[in-house]
Amino acid sequence: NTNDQQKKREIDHYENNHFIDLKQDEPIKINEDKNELDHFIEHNEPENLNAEKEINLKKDWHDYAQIDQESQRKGPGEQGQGFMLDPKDSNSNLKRTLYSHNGFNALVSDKISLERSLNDIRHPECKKKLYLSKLLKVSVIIPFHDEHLSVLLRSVYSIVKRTPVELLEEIILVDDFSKKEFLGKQLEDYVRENFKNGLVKIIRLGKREGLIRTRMAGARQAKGDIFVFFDSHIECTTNWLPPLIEPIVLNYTTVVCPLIDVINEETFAYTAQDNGARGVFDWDMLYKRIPIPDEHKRDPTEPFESPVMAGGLFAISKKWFFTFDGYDEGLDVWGGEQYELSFKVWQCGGRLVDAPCSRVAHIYRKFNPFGAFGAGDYISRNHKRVAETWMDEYKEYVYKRVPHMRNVDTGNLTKQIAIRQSLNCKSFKWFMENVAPDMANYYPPVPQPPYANGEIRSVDSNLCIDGKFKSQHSNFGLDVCQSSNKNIGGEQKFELTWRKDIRPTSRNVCWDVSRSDPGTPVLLFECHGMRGNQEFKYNPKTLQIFHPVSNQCLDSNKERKEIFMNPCDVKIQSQKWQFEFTNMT
Ligand code: UD2
Ligand code: MN
Repeated sequence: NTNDQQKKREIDHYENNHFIDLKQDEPIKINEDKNELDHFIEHNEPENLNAEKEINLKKDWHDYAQIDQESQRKGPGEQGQGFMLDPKDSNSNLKRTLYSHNGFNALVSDKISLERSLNDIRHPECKKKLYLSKLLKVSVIIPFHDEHLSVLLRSVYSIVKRTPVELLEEIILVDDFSKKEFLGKQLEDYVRENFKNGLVKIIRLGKREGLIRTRMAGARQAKGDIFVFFDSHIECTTNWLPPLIEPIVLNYTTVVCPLIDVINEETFAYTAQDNGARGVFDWDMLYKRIPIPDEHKRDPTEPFESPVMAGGLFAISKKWFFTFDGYDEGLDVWGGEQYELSFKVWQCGGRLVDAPCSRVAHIYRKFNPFGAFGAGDYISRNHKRVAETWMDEYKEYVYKRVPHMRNVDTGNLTKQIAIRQSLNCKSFKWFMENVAPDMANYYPPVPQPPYANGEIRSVDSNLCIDGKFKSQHSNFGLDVCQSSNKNIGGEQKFELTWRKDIRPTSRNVCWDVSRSDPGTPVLLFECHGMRGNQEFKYNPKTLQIFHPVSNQCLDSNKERKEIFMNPCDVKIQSQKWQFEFTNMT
């Protein structure tokens, strides 16, 4: 109807004209001096040992003037705070439409300065770290498709403002055939007027290529010795670059990822995801994170090895990237390239590390607002290309888990297989045993049976634990057992999985206990598979369900039909539980 059309026109108008008043502090100066160091240091080559000594001088790369200036800033979103729209905006059609176009609260972004300040959440030791005083120049490559303007520009500003000028060769924005009008000529004009001397370049693709070929288009034109790849919705934090590239200057086959923090998709508040974890995958080919072994023994400022990168944010030397011809350009649209690059880097003789003093924040969308432009089941195809090229006999575990992949046509893999052969890359077995030996503890290739499952019956009351299909963050309790009364329509089948968490059989929620005081309720949370709060042990002799982190046992109150945690005591009947099936002894 005409009312709707009118609204749509208003929103189009807004989207096409929503350039924001910028508070730009100073014109950006570009240092034209050529970087004197144009070779990477290669540890194993004796002739380079002197070169290493010469540049083995470290310095403090912090820009204290910038830090000081930022600390003074006040206003919406400043210091990394979240911003709440007022009720009028928050209930507006504009907000809803922008949300549905982007998968995040784009109207909030428009209320926040493009040059907003962030809170410094690095480990305190990072603030004292020195890095090589001679580093190499980077080209930052950002693919984008229909990115929200203020989000894209804030990404660029955060790089420009928080990167030492002598290390920034260029920022290349590669437009994967966006349709939003404001990303066209208006963006070009903006960039020309606000970033001097061609520091920020825009490359346009003539058709939608997907993020992998879009990154490659940027890489082919990039001039820096080191490439930094970013998504188009990020914010770099203080001193992010030196820790990210120093390991590459020391060894050009090392690939480095920052810690990826979170920009809240509703409020744009900046928070930590965690303090680091190793990246792996499960056998459905979903990216996963597992704890760093011996975490407490680690120097919190030093890079640690990670088997698989998240995908979007990393630095790699141009030399190493083109040694294997970059990405497999047969990968379409989105997905799989993080495995392709990670496996290739490790198996062909490089290393992948996360640098915990380099933190870059990313907006995780709530949903994907973009279509696949008729590319079909591109994720299965991409994963199969990677599995066929790099995973050897281990690919069978993936096909067992995702049987329809067997019938997916990968297209031609000749070039990828030739690259693997010509670089004499190691086997996937080597990768699993040497790079990711801890992965099978969390994601074993062959599914493991649960320790115990079925009804969990209280010996004290003869009642059963019932999840009642409750939503996340809710607690639950006891009810009449289904096996005694078929009319109880509850959720009484649970599994004590091999991961040592307890979950209703048909849902991906887990029992979660987050405090250690007596009486703490058990809540349902999304299963994280990382033990911690969600780890339980069943003792088939004492019939106790034990929670190691809080050092308490599951207890119950039959009158109130409640369950909760209490200090363990084998004499207490209300702490005794009988699983319907168990093969534990
Ligand atoms: C993650 C990665 C992402 C990529 C993806 C798997 C992080 C933080 N993000 O998903 O970088 O590795 O996993 O492939 O690690 N884009 C295009 N053309 C397209 C689709 C996307 O240019 O057809 C751009 C998009 O604008 C963005 C980037 O590619 O800058 C990544 O896309 P995403 O943000 O949707 O991926 P994300 O973060 O969900
Ligand atoms: Mn992203």
